[in-house]
Amino acid sequence: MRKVVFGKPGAFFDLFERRPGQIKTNMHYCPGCGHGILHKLIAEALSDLDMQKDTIMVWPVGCSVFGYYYFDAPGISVPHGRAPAVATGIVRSRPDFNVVCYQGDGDLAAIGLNELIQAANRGENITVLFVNNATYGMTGGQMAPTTLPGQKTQTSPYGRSIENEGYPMKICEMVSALDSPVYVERVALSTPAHIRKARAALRKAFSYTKEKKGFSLVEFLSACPVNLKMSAEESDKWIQEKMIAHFPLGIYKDVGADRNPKTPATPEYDKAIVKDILYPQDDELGAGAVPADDFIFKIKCAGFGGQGILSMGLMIAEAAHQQGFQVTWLPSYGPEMRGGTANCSVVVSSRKIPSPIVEKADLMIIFSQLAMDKFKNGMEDGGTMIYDENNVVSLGEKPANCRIIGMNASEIAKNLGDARIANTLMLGAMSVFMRRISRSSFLKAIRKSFARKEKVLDINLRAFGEGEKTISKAVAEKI
Ligand SMILES: Cc1ncc(C[n+]2csc(CCOP(=O)(O)OP(=O)(O)O)c2C)c(N)n1
Ligand code: SF4
Repeated sequence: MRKVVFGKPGAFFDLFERRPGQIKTNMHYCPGCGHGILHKLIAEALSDLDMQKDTIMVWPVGCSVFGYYYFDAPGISVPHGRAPAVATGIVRSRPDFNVVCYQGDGDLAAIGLNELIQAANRGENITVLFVNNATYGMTGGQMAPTTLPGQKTQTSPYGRSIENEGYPMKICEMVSALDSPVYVERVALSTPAHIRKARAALRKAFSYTKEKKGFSLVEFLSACPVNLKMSAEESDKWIQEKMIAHFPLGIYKDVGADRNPKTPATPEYDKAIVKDILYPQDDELGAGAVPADDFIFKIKCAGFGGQGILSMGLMIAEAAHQQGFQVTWLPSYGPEMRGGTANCSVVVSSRKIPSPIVEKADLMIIFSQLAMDKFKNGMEDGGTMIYDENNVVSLGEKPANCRIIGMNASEIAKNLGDARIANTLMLGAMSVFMRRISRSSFLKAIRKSFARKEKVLDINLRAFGEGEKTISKAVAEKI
């Protein structure tokens, strides 16, 4: 008799509060996507094996990058392909934790292949869950190392050619050929019977990790209906009929019974050394052309892809650099293919900058409702926020500690002749609050940014001036 389980496993949040926007109950995956099924299997296993509190999920780039929206378990997001490398650092410094990497085929078999093979060969005590959907899902369906011969993708419109691109890469076969790994299995998520096997494989890998037996890999053949341009049902059939023929299912290696648990070395951790690296002493700081006072100014620009958010941040950074300041620019763009968010953090300082991350902004530029909801509580006391009234419908509960100014930036930009210049307009507006950077430095930054786009330089220079004027008027009216 099988037990039927209703409801969410305990390792999922009751409500997905971390998900931006209004939807807090559904996952962001497309209908029929294998990621959702696998997430549920993981959450159940974490709960049932009592691993929820001491398992660190490592999420690299790919459609599953937002795994942390769903799991009420420790986790870390890492750069593309770097999961096994980061997992190695974690497991060596905190061997008391279980570490699980969750990787797509682009992530694991292309950009991150070396990390995977090296970690497997070292026999790190981690589980790697490998989601093979034969394509790069998040970026819109490019060819992956696991794309099937003849399979059409965005970058193989005539079908993958074996002569040109070689055969699909067989990761389980490669990893199981190494001596160190303890357990390697390939399963599928295409039928209930396969899902049951996948569930068992995942639990076996988790148990080995918990018992400190070494490196485990489970590959899941998984559907990406959107990029296969098929329905959910057709995609599962495609896995059954086509994918399994290239990627035979089964256990490739299982030597868990013969392995003793690893005894990890005790890590050394010296707080003083870490502090020295993060916060260098004054005599190590070069102040450049700027007097070495304690000036540090943090800016956040946020909206969605296509609004010029990142280039606006670059222009601020360039202007500050022109002025002789130290500067960092940290972009962050929504990785999912369906409607991406974009934001960047810029730190301007007269001293070396310990971290490019802006948790509390002195100045914030907001270009979308999603960005407003997400970042409005990240203002420094006494800071200034300027937002585009044409794209933000509601401020919601206003943060009390800062000045908030609305500006119909998109509309003014349109009236000036091009909606795309709203970012330079905002740049002009924000420049009014950055008096340590001169107007001419900003203008130089704009000229540099449009050096290869002479045609639109003029209109951008005008937009900058218009932004300055509009905000000065708005501020004067408020006072
Ligand atoms: C260093 C770097 N290179 C490229 C990208 C663009 N990128 C984002 S996701 C992705 C592919 C993800 O595909 P896969 O790992 O198969 O995961 P899926 O989305 O299919 O789940 C790429 C190339 C990036 N974000 N970072
Ligand atoms: S694009 Fe593909 S892998 Fe990404 S969520 Fe949609 S179906 Fe899943």
